[in-house]
Amino acid sequence: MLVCSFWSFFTPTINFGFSIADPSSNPVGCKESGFGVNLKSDPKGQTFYDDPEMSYSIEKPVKEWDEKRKEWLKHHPSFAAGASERIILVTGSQPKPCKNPIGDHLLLRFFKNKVDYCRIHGYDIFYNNLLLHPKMNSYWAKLPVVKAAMLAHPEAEWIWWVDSDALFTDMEFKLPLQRYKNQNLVVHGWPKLIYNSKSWTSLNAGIFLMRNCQWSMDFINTWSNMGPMSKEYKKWGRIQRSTFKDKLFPESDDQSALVYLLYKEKEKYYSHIYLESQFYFEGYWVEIIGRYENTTEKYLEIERGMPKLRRRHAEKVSEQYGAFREEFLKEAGNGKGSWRRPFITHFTGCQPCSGDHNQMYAGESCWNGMDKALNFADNQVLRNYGFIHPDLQDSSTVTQVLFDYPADEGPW
Ligand SMILES: [Mn+2]
Repeated sequence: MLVCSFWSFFTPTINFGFSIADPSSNPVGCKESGFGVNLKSDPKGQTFYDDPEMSYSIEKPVKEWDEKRKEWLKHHPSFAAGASERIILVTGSQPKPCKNPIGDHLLLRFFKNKVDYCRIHGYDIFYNNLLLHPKMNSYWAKLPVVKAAMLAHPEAEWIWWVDSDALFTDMEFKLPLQRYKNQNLVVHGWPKLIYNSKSWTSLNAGIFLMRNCQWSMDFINTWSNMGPMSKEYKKWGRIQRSTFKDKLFPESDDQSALVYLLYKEKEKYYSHIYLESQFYFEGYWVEIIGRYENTTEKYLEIERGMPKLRRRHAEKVSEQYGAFREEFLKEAGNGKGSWRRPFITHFTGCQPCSGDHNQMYAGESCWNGMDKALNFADNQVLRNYGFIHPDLQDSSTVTQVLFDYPADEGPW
């Protein structure tokens, strides 16, 4: 509305010196606002939203979701196009201020990083800081949120949960969705660790991609029934501990619950869950943070030899430059041991908000590591705004990016 009214207000006097479009042909698309999708129309035809029995609560299962979602898309054809690739990133943190004095600042920067990533790739994002089920707290809090997000976003094929203590450290990399076409849930994990080592850390449940479908609705039910909302919560804690010898705390947790389902009901679940291990779907910060400098140097080296990667461009067309870069990254491999930018760095055990970090690490290494990772990621964003942090350990200083693109080497 605001854009539209400004446009009509300014149109008579605007003069770009060249013609971008005939204003009467509605150049900003006021009738169908929202970049190709229609944000202004909700046809009268009934959908699942009109069913008084439909509940967003995790306690009430949703049935026939695939049909219901399809029906909604039929009523909203502008969203149907591209629906199969549409992602909404969901994240969040606790309802109260952080106990750690720098916790809220860290959470803000972690969130900024996710907003940056989503803006660059055209994804929507939802931040939740409430317990949607009073008993489903800490690591269980995400399940009620993911369920509600599935219902709130029938236009999205995937819900991507990313923990508040994880950040994108390769702003260009995109999920290889094609690879997951036959699966409904994707997590970073290793079958050998589940079925041979029986370890509760054989996968990481802090970041997952879940298809918006009935299978996922059912899976969330089964999964959350091992959590604190269940009468059998205590029992599940005991079962998890006796199954996974490396689990040292007594309460049932979401990650052990997921490993348990894969371990115990392999036939039922294994074929639907993709255990991604070919890149850092999420990566343990301890094995990553020492590599950022070397990675930065490698990328600079490539750019020095390839001016088209240094060409200034609008942030909106960043994906094109990510695609250009891809051919120079092939030899790097991806994931552990690679000099490629790690996709997601996860500060497992650091507890940025509470400050109660795992005693295995000095708090300093957590806070310094986060600062470095956040600056490393921010440099990839800031650059399109003309600036860069010269020092990864100093988030408050920026310098300008110099223009050094040779005019005789382009365009392509
Ligand atoms: Mn985490």
